[in-house]
Amino acid sequence: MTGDRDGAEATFDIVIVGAGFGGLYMLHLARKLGLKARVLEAGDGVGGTWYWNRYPGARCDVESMEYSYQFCPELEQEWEWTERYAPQPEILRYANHVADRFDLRGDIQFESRVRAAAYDDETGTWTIETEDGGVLTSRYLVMATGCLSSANTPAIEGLADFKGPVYHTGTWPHEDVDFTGLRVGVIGTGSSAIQSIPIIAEQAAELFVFQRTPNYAVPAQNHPLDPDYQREVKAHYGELRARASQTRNGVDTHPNDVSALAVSDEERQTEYEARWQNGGLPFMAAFNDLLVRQDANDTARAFLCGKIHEIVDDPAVAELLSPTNVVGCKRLCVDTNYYATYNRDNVTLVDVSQTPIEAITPDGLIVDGRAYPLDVIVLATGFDAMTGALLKVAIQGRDGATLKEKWAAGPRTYLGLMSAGFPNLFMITGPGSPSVLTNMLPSIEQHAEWIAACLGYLAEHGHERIEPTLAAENDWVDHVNDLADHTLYPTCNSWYLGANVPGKPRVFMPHIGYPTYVRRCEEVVAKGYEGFALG
Ligand code: N01
Repeated sequence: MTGDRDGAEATFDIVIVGAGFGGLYMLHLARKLGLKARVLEAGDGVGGTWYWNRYPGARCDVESMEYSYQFCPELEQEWEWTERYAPQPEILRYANHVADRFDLRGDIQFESRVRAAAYDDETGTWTIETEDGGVLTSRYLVMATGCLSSANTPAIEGLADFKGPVYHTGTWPHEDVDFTGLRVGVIGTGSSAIQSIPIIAEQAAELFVFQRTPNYAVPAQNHPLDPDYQREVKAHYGELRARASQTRNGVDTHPNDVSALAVSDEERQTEYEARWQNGGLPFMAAFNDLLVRQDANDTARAFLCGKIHEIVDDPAVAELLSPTNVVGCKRLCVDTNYYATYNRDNVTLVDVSQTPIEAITPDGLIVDGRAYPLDVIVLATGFDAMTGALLKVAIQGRDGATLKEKWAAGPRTYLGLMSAGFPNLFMITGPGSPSVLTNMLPSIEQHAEWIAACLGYLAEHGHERIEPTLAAENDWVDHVNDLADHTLYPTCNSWYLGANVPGKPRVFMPHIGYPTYVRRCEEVVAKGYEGFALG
């Protein structure tokens, strides 16, 4: 007996999990196909990542003119961004605008976290259970659960006993958090920490940053968007989108197709300096071999560490902030005043690389026998990335096989879209697709459009089921691994590799090379869904 939580009829053609950018667009496309659709969303609003990550300073590291949908020219033209890099509240307003503009809310069930989903091979349907007792059935199930949506809380002894508030950047409260006059401890120095630390430092009486591994950051050089510039981009939007679609990460980075070692020291310095002054992620496109040759990467490292030493007054602190790993091996951070924040008298950097945080007490934190009294703890400790949100749902496919067991040694997908043994289950930006290495919006659109076209094809050709063949999936997994092995990506303990979560298998999860990936997806379709079994 099925029923949603209100007891209403709950049989759908398609159930979509998540009302972030992926889920919203998938719903829009499903409706266009005439499918009866329902989106299940854990939060009480749309926006996904941008709904949850409300920490101070949260903003996108892809420019706002690019971090937006491109499926609807009118939407593209009518929305006005205010800054070069949009702050979280503005991106959330944009997601809400999209939901309203396309009248999507009527098919979204909020505050409904999906607990389990099981496939019945006889009926060819999925049964989906929510935590509040709802049961829905559908032919197709799309997981639009996001890549960075399962917060990673470190297992530090005593965390639960801390008497003050503990905030995770990825599940930040909706109310304003005021740090004025407080002693604050931030654990972690990834993108979320690097964005929030300068703002927390301005409010807090004292800020202690507990750093295990330093990260590279390039200034955002953020500024209000000049209306003339915005008009100019909109007048030629297609050209910008087309340029971006041909880069390795789907961002208009102006890649310089030259080896870092093929130019003089002076030319190299000039290129790095120009990219530093311009700001943001395009720094990584300064030369074409930064992520494939250690000696090339060393030149970028020397430049960035030089900048850290220029900005930070205390040479010992600058040294502690200087990473030794490959630049870009972990996602490059994009900051505003991050390094300069360590020149403030109320900010202390605490190195926990050699002696991890020992314990948290009701009054603070202990490192190497020393107590740090704190009023508030901020966990900027990241996510169980790419697979976390998928595996939190108990997904059971054909013959009772579970996704968790199947992926015990690392995720296995074909094209990052589907996994063998789980018919009619699609993932938007799943592991094995370029996803987190790209501008997420175009990657999301490409996946949602691929899935919608596939559902149209199945209907047109009288098929009811699709799943990858094991052979195609195995080849794809090998291909994704081979690509990574030809780069420097596997050389550090990044979340791309699952290395940030204790016990998670060390497997490089995203596919490297956005344009080739898109072409491969198109080729698969042109060859009648090559590598898929249709039934
Ligand atoms: O998470 P992270 P994040 N003790 O995993 C440390 C996107 N994003 O939320 O490196 C001490 O990068 C951990 O240390 P280590 C973006 O793709 C985008 O910051 O594992 N420290 C690390 O320093 C980004 O890459 C934007 O040694 C501990 C930190 O916590 C991704 O999200 C903004 C620890 C976690 O860093 C994730 O970023 C924000 C422990 N027990 C995020 N456990 C923009 O668009 C963990 N750490 C700008």
